[in-house]
Amino acid sequence: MGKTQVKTLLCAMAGLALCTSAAIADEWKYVMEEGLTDPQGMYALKFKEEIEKNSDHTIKIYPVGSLGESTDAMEQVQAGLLQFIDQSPGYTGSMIPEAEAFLVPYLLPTSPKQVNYFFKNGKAVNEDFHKIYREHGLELLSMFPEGEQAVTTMKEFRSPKDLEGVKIRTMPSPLLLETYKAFGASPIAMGWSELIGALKTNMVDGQENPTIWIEAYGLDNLTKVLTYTGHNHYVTAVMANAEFYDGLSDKDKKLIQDASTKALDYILKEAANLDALGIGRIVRTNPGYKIVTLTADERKAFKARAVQVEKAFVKKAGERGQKIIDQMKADLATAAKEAK
Ligand code: 6CS
Repeated sequence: MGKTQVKTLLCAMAGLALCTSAAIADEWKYVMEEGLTDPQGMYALKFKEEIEKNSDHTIKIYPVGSLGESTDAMEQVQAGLLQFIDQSPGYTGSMIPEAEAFLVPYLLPTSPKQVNYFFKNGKAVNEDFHKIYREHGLELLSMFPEGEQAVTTMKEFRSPKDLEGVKIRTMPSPLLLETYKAFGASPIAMGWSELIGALKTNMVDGQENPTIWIEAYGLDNLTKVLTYTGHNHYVTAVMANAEFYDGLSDKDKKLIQDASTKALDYILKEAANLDALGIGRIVRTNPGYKIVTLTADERKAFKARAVQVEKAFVKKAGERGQKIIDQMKADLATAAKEAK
């Protein structure tokens, strides 16, 4: 029996006087991979605001670094020590292979409007992934983009050939390693906490992340060129421990679902501006930094290599992987029609 169910039972046994909402107010713990001013923090603060405005429950947020690496935090959520987590597929992918669908290059379009429509309305995100995450003890609440992935390197590149021998750091995801191998580079997977040191000591020559994050953590100061290859958006997911969630009253489940919807709508609206905000700050604070956008022609060579990454994804995630990719493509076709 969950903590909340025990409290409700005790409350009922002790009589109505103790059964005020204040008597069963809980503090829920929420861990994430980013700071309070980053996209995950913006979502988390909105979620907290909604929960605290509409109930006596409180949310304690644990930002990046406070509880170890993202994978450590996930263990604590699955063990029921924490109730909520924001973890990106780049970290979840080694546990849930299907989540790596979000890392297949050139699957998501570059248009933020279409991407937002896909996350808000798509069946894959809102139904299929919900079931898949459930199998791992997680109630999926929201998925959202944090901006287009940009690649920062020491030297300019225009083709997979230019990336030969270039050591690119990726999040600890098997499919991201496949991606950068296919793109011609020599990828090295590591957690966030190691990246800055690895760039400073030339253990790696580059990395990928959304522009807002590159600027916020000074990754532009550790590299020479930022390149938009158009190959993906940085995607993240917010979830709750499923056992905790199932033990809640219908009222509290609705509270969480409503807060998630509000936080998602808020972050999707903000997300459309994040790239412009990030690049604007880089241009102002680091005027010598080179910004490259690969042309449609230059992208062709990377797109051609993305085909083998999608195949590698399906090989690993099997029939279900194929089904989820097909559904994502169908959802994206609808998004292209509906979100012009
Ligand atoms: O590169 C990473 O590992 C980090 N990137 C972002 C945008 N968020 C958190 C994650 O740890």
